Amino acid sequence: MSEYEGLVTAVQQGDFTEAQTLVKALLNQGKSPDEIIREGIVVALDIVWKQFSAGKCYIPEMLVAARASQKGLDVLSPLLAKTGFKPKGTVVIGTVKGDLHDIGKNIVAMMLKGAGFHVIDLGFDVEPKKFVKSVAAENAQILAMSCLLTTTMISMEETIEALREAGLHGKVKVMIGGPPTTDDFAKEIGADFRGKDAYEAVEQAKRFSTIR
Ligand code: B12
Repeated sequence: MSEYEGLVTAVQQGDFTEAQTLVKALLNQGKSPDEIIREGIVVALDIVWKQFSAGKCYIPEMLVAARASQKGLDVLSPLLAKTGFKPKGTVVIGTVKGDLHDIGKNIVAMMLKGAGFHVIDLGFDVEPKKFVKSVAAENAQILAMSCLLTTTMISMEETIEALREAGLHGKVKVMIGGPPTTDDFAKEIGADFRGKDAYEAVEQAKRFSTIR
């Protein structure tokens, strides 16, 4: 039996108290926050989706699983964010307009904090103008956008267009991510980078922070 089975089950069942207890227990066993996310939380969400696709569960069950995963992430957040270093730079992050999926974005934000970046998280369903306003106000080095729906990918392009109009395109590095995005799409809309997971996001953010 996998050490992560209990956590996977708790998240699947939406039992957030148990999810938090098990995350703490795994940490006490010496597991790293990254591994707990990868082997526990992400695996559980994947199973819930497969059950949903097979008609074995419905949107409310997905929502409670998402909430339980968020509660588990809340335990890990301070650990990922723990850093004694001066911020490596400022990152503005959010899920694009029309899109309410924020679990992956939250993981990317936490990992960036853990890597020593100052992170301004605008949440989900973020309008292009709000991204631009925050990039300007915070003098951010990086703008990170997430999307999970093919129908909301267009908002990434609109946000880059809004950056151009504000004279900020080229001044802030733009990274995008989320399953429907591709390298070709990133190139097409004028983004500087597309990452497939939070690890790539952090590695690229570090590279960007040495460029500027
Ligand atoms: C949980 C979930 C929901 C929850 C979201 C809760 C929340 N707070 O986020 C709820 C129930 C609300 C939901 C709603 C819907 N959902 Co939904 N959902 C999912 C599900 C099961 C999991 C997504 C997730 O959190 N994955 C786990 C995280 C950790 O992964 P991730 O987001 O991909 O993030 C990682 C990487 O992509 C990357 N990354 C992410 N962002 C960024 C950003 C940068 C800069 C970088 C570098 C990297 C990066 O790093 C992350 C961590 O490693 C997926 C199916 C799946 N298995 O993916 C469907 C899925 C995304 N949903 C889908 C759909 C269709 C919907 C609905 C339209 C359903 C409906 N009919 O109402 C609505 C849309 C609501 C809206 N307007 O947004 C589809 C999208 C299809 C498409 N291609 O357009 C999916 C793919 C399911 C499917 N196969 O059809 N959903």
